[in-house]
Amino acid sequence: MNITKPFKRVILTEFFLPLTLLTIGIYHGLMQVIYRAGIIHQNSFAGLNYYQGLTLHGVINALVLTTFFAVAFGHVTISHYLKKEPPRLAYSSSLWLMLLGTVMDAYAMLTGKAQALYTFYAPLKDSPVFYIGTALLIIGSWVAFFGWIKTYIKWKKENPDTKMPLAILGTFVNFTIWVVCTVPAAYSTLILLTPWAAGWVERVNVPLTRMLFWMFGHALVYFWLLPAYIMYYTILPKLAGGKLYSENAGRLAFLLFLILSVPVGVHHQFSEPVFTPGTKLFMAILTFGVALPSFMTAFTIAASLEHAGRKKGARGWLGWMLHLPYFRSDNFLFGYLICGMILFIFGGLSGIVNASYSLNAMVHNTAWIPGHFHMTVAGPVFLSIIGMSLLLYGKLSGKPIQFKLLATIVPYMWMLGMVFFSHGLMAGGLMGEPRRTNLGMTYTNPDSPLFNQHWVPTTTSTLIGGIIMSVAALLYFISFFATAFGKKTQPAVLELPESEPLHPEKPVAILTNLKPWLAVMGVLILFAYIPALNSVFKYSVPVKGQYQI
Ligand code: HAS
Ligand code: CU
Repeated sequence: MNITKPFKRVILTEFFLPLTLLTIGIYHGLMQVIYRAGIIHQNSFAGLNYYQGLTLHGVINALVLTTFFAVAFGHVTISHYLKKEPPRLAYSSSLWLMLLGTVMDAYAMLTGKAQALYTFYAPLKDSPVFYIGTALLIIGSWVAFFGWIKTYIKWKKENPDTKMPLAILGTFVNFTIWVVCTVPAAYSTLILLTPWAAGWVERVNVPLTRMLFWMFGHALVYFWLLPAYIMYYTILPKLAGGKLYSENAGRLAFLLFLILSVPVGVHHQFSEPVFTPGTKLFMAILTFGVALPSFMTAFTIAASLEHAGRKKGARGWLGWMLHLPYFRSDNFLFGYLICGMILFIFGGLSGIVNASYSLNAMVHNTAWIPGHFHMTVAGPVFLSIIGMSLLLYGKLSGKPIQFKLLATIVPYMWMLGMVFFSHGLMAGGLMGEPRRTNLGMTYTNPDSPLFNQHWVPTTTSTLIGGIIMSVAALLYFISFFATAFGKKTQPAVLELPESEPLHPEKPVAILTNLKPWLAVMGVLILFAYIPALNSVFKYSVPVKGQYQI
């Protein structure tokens, strides 16, 4: 489809800007593994301290990049499937709000006024500039969604008998979860944290800000994941040369995410004393529930890939795995999606360990946790974001993709690095290695009370993995920026590869009506959070808190 210039410019900016910032985010990831392995102790060349670096790493990679991408990919998905552009006022003001928020966040982090990490709850205190900036970034993304709703209503009037396409359902589910879960985050940042950080009130209720953060923070991980799932269902089978095994399974998976993503946040707070065992048990059970749509996705996509492999002559149980288009530079996106999925098998399973209440006591706040989440957010999420950004940047700008061979190697190299990286973190975590701690001091000083010789091999494995991943990222940047600064030689087009269903079937009625699912979502949130809030107010009092040093 042809698109107007302003819309094209907005989408291209939404890819280009966060990927440019990502160079800073990735650099601070590399510095993390170097600090942890004790190669150097303090201060990267820009003079930023450990926590400033880690805050930049988390906020740029996990909040800015992911939000911009979800919006840009949403614009593309909506216009591709509905053959309409969203309203200009919505997509332009959304970009401006997100830009302003990002500039405010970057200013606060680079000047050291925000170094309380990407989990911005009390008692660590950031500058109000950071809290307001983050709220603007979020509100900007809402505005884009409101524009899509308008576009959809118009489309529905013109196509009353056509069901909502699967990719649109995925996008709408994702942004509905996002709007619901960001309300507690906005309340926490604007009503509780900003007045406290500005000095207008002296005290803040720490468990309340933590609970509100995790109401947002867990749903946030699915806001990162669902664009990747949209690609797995609606694009990957096509890239593999096959068809989607079951569209209804995809619809059900998205709807299960809708009802279960928010009421599980307390699984990040199993060690928080204020909650009752009943609240913790309820949210632990719902957490096992929210793993189900991912298990369904694993089986549905594996069946789709098997179908593709068999079409190409694969035999036996697992022969299909050898008949997939792994290293084709004209189909490089396949590598990004499949490597993400392979990593997610381990990321998902480690998540189930975390969710198991008694095992959580073993791994909470250890290096195991970043081991888990790099195989999720830096696995399927990150790889699908960068792969899709490159593909779409090329198509939308009309510029041919440069260094395609490098771009094809990137996901495999990233996955190899992740094997060393996450293994090091998880094994270290099981031996008590803490997360979010500058271990650098320990290794060059074995007399230090922090020194633990068992962590030397694990932090070294993490270092090796981190270096391999950084080289992969460098190769990606070469390809992306060479493309972005290249010459336009083809007409600009907005299009997505589309998988056909293997068994063309009518969507089951209950899977096409969002209303009952929204009602169940509301009920589960109330069941989970009314008792949780009750405990917070019963067992905690506001305290003064502190600036991060
Ligand atoms: Fe998690 C902590 C539980 C999924 C991210 N998680 C985190 C944190 C982050 C994060 C960032 O219950 C740390 C937050 C912080 O800073 O403190 N997580 C889970 C569970 C799941 C889960 C049960 N997490 C994610 C996803 C994330 C993410 C997705 C980002 C995108 N997580 C937890 C818990 C904690 C936690 C506790 C708190 C820990 C603590 O104590 O602090 C589930 O949703 C996972 C289900 C996934 C699966 C895998 C399905 C596999 C698929 C691939 C199939 C592959 C194929 C390819 C078909 C069941 C779909 C085959 C082809 C071949 C060729 C082989
Ligand atoms: Cu979670």
